[in-house]
Amino acid sequence: MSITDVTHLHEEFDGERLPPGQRETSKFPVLSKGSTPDWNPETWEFSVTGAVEDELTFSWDEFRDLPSETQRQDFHCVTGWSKFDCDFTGVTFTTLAELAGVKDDAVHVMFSALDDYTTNLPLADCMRDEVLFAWDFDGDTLPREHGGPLRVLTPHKYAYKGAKWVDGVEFLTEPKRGYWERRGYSNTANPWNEERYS
Ligand SMILES: Nc1nc2c(c(=O)[nH]1)N[C@H]1C(S)=C(S)[C@@H](COP(=O)(O)O)O[C@H]1N2
Ligand SMILES: [Mo]
Repeated sequence: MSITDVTHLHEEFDGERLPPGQRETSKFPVLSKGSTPDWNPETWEFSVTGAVEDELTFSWDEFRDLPSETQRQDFHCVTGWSKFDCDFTGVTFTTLAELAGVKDDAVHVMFSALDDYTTNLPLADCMRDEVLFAWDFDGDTLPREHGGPLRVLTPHKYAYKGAKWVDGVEFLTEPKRGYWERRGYSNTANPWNEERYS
């Protein structure tokens, strides 16, 4: 199986592989605002809504049939740890965006999740090949506590920009803030500028 290595993306941000103020860990700590939500593969539904030509819904089987790829990514948590060389398999944001057809007035995106978490990004920060909706981690099913069945990865941002248990993406015509962005974490979250708090 081919793996696309995107662990060099720090070069685009004029930074070292390990962003400032981070320490590398081989562990994979769990950070959730609450407990791990239940999900039912029979009733799980993923929706693409808002400023798109076609709003879409996918069952779990339908989502898994979308074209997928495996990427080697680094993971940067705002609390100070980074984990290198994580292999995630899933569907790219741009694949979904193309299927739905993003309208010209869309400028922003809100992700929603089964635990009522939300997080936001400008559209341009989502339309990047490494923004991934992933269901596998290092060759196995993504563990439930790490966001299984499906989570978002944003290796160019601190990891709170990647919603675990994601079940919806909404295209917006103006910016809006998500769960942590309303509670003091940085709206922009660039690890190489240490944009941790707002
Ligand atoms: N749905 C959801 N996604 C979430 C969170 C959460 O509480 N709920 N926590 C965020 C935070 S603050 C971080 S650092 C990462 C942690 O991912 P991990 O638990 O796999 O390390 O998930 C992010 N995505
Ligand atoms: Mo976090």
